[in-house]
Amino acid sequence: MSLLNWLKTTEARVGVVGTANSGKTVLLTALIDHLMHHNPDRFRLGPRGTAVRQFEERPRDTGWERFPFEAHRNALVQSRSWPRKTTDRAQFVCQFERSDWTFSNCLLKLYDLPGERVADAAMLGRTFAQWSEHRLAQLLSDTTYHVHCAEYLGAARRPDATEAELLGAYRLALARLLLGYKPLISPSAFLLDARGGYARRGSAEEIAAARFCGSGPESQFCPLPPDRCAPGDPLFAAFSERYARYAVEVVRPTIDAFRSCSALVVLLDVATVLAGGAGFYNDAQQIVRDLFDALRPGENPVLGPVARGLSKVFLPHAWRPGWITRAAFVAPKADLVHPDDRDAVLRLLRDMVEPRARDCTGLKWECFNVASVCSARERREGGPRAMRGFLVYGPDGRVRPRGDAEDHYTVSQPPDGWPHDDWPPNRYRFPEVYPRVPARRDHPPDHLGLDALASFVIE
Ligand SMILES: Nc1nc2c(ncn2[C@@H]2O[C@H](COP(=O)(O)OP(=O)(O)OP(=O)(O)O)[C@@H](O)[C@H]2O)c(=O)[nH]1
Ligand SMILES: [Mg+2]
Repeated sequence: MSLLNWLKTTEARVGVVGTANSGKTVLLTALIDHLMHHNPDRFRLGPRGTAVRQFEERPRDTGWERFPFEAHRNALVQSRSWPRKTTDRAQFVCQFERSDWTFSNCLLKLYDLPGERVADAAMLGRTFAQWSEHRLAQLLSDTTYHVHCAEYLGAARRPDATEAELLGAYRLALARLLLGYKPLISPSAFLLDARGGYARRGSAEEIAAARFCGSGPESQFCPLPPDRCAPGDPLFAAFSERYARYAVEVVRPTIDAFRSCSALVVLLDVATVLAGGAGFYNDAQQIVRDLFDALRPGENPVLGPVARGLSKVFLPHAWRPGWITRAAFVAPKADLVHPDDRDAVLRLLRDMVEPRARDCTGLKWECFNVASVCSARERREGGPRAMRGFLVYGPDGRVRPRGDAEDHYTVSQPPDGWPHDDWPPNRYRFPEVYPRVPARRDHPPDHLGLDALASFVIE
């Protein structure tokens, strides 16, 4: 890069976070596609008419795997299926000119991670004893957790419980949480290990026997009650050491890297939270709380916005201070919700995140409804909340191959506000569909609101 080019480059680092299956990888794939094949009429970046020119991929930072854009895009276009789930953190770096930026180019760094890892965010900045306390408080605060974790909580209460008993009971609890669709499964290596191995289907006992709560069989740990977190206790010493190693090897490289982003995109799948019931709502809120505690977004109180602006112009990229100044909260898969109800979903999202976002001094934040790949559509002639799309699940609840003709179906109407009382799983239904993507390689898929999100985070 020439000196002139280097001086006139503005860097935006955008990290996308959210639980597994929330739509991070699809969002990044669609975003890259729209920037690469930019059409201002279909993707409005910044002021009307802004064009993206000279798009090129740039080398990624050391230590990062490349975000496999082509593989994800090919999955969508060729096999008309969604991309595979992410098993490792990945980065995509690109540079382009924006016609509305007279004096600088944009160097955009995008970050993806496996959603399971967000459950480990609470480990950052906490000692083993603090994490144990935090985790036990979570397990005790919710009745569904009580039910799934009864044996483990019983073992934790017994002062003479052995390491094998505690670990066995905790693995069983994690397996039950997995089967109960609870997203707070930590250490997340139980679900997805460092080599990309994933917990397979089976009974809770089978899953518990096949997986480890830690990086491997000899590195397992589980939360200990306060009276067993005593210095000198051999089990406490062993778990503390394994926990510290896990935090350094697994959590820091994945979650901590997001701290240096300039903007964070937080996906909160409101439709899935509604479908999952009140327990799911509590978990989603806890995840945002843990993530924000770990990443501490907001303006740097010492340096502030002026210093940040100056550093962007005068410092080499590697020296520029990184901290999160923008957070975009996104309700993904907006196409699954009927168009009449998308404002209601946005209100639900805002209600969920506003208290936490408001606490972050200096943080600019906004809420967005986004469909990265618009795949379900309204069916005007079909009555209230009639939709069409290629449904993934048949009436028996099993995955079925993509059909040749679109299915006709209806979706639920979301409530005006989050219900105060418990609501059961499956009261609200927003069925999954196969992707609808144009076959032309240079024609990115239709989207909803992805450009407004991009305009907010690429500043
Ligand atoms: N209808 C619709 N479905 C979507 C959209 N984006 C994602 N999905 C659905 O959500 C699923 C998960 O999307 P991913 O992008 O792989 O989710 P992720 O957050 O990367 O998940 P992990 O890699 O497991 O962390 C897909 O398989 C689709 O079923 C969208 O824009 N519209
Ligand atoms: Mg992914």
